[in-house]
Amino acid sequence: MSLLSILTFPDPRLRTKAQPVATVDSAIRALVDDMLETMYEAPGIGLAANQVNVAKQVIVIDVSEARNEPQVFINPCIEVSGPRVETEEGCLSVPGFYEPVTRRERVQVEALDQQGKPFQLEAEGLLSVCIQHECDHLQGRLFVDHLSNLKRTRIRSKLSKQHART
Ligand code: GNR
Ligand code: NI
Repeated sequence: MSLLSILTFPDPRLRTKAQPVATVDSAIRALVDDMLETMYEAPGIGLAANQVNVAKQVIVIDVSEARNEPQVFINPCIEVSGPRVETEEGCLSVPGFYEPVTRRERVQVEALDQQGKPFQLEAEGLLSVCIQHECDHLQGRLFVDHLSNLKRTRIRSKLSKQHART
């Protein structure tokens, strides 16, 4: 297992669309293990492969209090439903910024697990928000894209300056 480095907005590589995984083989399982280790260490409640510069449709999530319920979604397909709800979101690729984002309350997911086995899941609450946030990443979208141009520009300029100093 190894820690992966997380790309930071406005890195253009975060805009790369992830491609479907053809076969869930040992290399993909190793990627999942590294992503879980990286997510727990960060710490975060989710991580998408494009955040660690791998353009594959792989997501890991753990929204449990005890941080011991990892969930893996490979090639996820989602359908959103229900009313719009606003949640304060953050992102490991947008460190230090938390802003309200409006999304749909429920999500139905079809995906493959770490063994390559198909499964379905219905979620609401934080898990639903996190799944929608991670599926945005796989499309090259970030939570800042849901904010006003003014807010996004301010965040971009602050993070660019920070990056220039490190
Ligand atoms: O750790 C994270 N917290 C979070 C809080 C509210 C809504 C979404 C998230 S996901 C984020 C980790 C991350 O950046 N995943 O892509
Ligand atoms: Ni994120």
